[in-house]
Amino acid sequence: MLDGNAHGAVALDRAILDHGVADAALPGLLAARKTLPPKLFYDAEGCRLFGEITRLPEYYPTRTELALLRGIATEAVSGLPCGSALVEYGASDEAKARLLLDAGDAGLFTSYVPIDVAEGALDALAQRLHRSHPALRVHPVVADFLAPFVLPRAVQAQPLMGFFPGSTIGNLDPDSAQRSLVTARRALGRGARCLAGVDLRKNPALLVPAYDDAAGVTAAFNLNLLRRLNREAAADFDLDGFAHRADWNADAGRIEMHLVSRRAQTVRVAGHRIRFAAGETIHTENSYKHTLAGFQDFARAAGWRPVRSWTDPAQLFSVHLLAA
Ligand code: AVJ
Repeated sequence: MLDGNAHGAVALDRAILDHGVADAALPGLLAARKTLPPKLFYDAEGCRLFGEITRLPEYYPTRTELALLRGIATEAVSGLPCGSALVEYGASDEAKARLLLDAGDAGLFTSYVPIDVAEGALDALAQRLHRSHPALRVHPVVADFLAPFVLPRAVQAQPLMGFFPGSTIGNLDPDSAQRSLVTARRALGRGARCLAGVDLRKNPALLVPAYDDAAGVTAAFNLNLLRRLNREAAADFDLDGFAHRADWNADAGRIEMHLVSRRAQTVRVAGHRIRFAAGETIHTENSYKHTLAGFQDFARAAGWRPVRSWTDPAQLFSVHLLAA
């Protein structure tokens, strides 16, 4: 490392990155009720598995939201000034943003700011958009949008539309979701608009299979967290020692994903020994489901004014237009 050769520099970078994964994982694994942060799902394999999830017959949110957006895109962007920028929070692919970018007159959106933790996905997305929309300025931001980050200077003076598709904020507990809506309102500034995709409460018989599909893709997505920790956080999880579980928590209004320890076992993670009782779980994700009125109240409490809400005919999913 000190001899300054190229290999040393690469190894040092790698070590810093790897340290980041352990830092993100350890607090939750050392807590009395074990958790892992959902942002760790999205390494390359996790992004691939999530893409597969969005095409599962049981996973209704992505296709329902896409169809909904297709129908309302023109209305949703009407009234925005020419030369606006679209700022997408949690932008692992641009399929939904494209519907908005293409909805208005040419020149409505001149910039697009996709924000995501998955750097590789952002690079690929920027390249695709560069080819299909050569006049669009794309400013990817690699960030966890919960942590404060600065909007690229180039777009700060433009009229801004925030975009929270895919019920990304559904991963956050209500307090953090509230805070991220407040943070977004402040970052986007006066006169900004925001479009949020929000999954709706429904019969658990439809909801649970969306997070526990017959083909086992969601199980693989959940277990991939452990594979990632083995590789990037010096862990030695036995993947056969844990099982995927999805529960509907009616009181909290959320789907919970857990990894259940199949037996008593001890696992090493970044130099720590972590004990699991048989049946003990790592809580890996929440996915909150709202009612229409519930989400509107929620947005109001964060200082946004609900302008209009849309749902699909079966009321599976909703899209909300908000004004700052
Ligand atoms: C990407 C957060 C919208 O909660 O539905 C899908 C993630 N987890 N299946 C969701 C997810 C398991 C997804 N979001």
